[in-house]
Order: sequence, then C-alpha cells, then structure tokens
Amino acid sequence: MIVVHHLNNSRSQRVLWMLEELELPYTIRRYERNKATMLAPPELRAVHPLGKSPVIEDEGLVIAESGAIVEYLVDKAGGRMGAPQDRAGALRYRMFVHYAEGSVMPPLLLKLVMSRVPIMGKIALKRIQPMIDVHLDYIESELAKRPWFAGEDLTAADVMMSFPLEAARSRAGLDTSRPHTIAWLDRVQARPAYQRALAAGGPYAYA
Ligand SMILES: N[C@@H](CCC(=O)N[C@@H](CS)C(=O)NCC(=O)O)C(=O)O
Repeated sequence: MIVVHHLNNSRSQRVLWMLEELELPYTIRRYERNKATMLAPPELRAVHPLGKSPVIEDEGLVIAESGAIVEYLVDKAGGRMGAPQDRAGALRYRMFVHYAEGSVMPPLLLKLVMSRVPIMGKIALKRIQPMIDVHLDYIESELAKRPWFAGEDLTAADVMMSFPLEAARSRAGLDTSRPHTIAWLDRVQARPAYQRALAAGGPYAYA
C-alpha cells in the first residue's frame, strides 16, 4: 500500500486529494511543522535526504517532488487523470504540471519569506506582488477558456495547480476579481474526494 509522508499545511494535501480521486489505497504518516520556523521535523530526512513534503513510498520506492508523485500515480492508475488525448490538451497538461512548482510557487514563497523580514522585506514585497499578478492574470485567462487546466476534465495538472492557488487566495490577493479562478478553486474544494482528503489529512489552513 502507498505510504504518504504528510506534513501539516503542506503540498502533501494535494497528493491525498489525488489518491482519493483515484481511489487508490494509502496510509498516512504524519509530521508537524516546527511552530517557530515552519520547517519540517528532522524525521522526514530519514525518509528522503531533502526532508520535504510530499514524499511517498510504494513498491519499495521512495518518491519525492509533487510533480514526480502525481505522474507516478497517473501511471499506477493506468493513465487516469493523465494528459488528454488531443495534442493541444496534452501540451497544456504538461505545461501546467511543471508551471505550478516551476513558475507560480517561487514568487509566492518569496512573498512569504519577505513578509517576515522587517523594513527591507516591505520594500521587496512591492516588487514581488506584480510578479504574482502576472501569473494570476494568466491563470484567470486560461480558466476563462475551459473548466479545468488541461481541458474538459480534471487531471493531475489541476492537482498540481491547487496548492499555489490555495496559497495565493490565502496570502497573495487572489479574490473574486478573478472569478474563473475562484470558481475553479471552489469547484475543487467542493469535490467529495477533496473533502475526504481533508478529513484524512487533518486541519489544513488553505481550505
Ligand atoms: N517542489 C517541491 C517542494 C517541496 C516543499 O518545499 N515542501 C514544503 C511543504 S509545502 C516543505 O516540506 N517544507 C518544510 C521544510 O522545508 O522544512 C514539491 O513540490 O514537492
């Protein structure tokens, strides 16, 4: 059975969501962030040298990185939640799977870090928010064209995009002025599988 190493309020929540969508059996090992530093506890390093969440174990393999994990799960589920058949949809799928961690998360993380730095942090924040807004505007324009990131159906690309957009709603000004993105987030969070993942994962600050 798949073991999910789950850190509270973290990207591993989206792995739980995907497992629930695919109805794959799993168990959870829980880790709590240090309340002062917000870092993962050292025990996660014993699972994988990076000590980050998510990490899963399955069939004797230890797999880190959300993108690699969701692609592994698509394979394991025989292609379910994978790329659409059409070429344009398949390219969008691949793009958004990578874009979530590669492009959207870095300025969001920078904002989080700078918001904790006195004085210079405030100056930096003025430059970071416009970087985030470029992404939020692009995402809004894409979701105005189709219900899910890759096309007509929910895919792993949506799973990947859920964490940055939840984080953006919580701390980077994503609100109803971008109605398609908010409607997408509400649709995601209303899904029974998402709700089951929340119940399994425990308190989650972004839902
Ligand atoms: N790109 C990686 C990022 C992993 C990551 O930074 N995870 C955060 C949780 S959202 C973490 O483990 N933070 C605690 C720490 O760095 O100690 C992924 O998507 O898996």
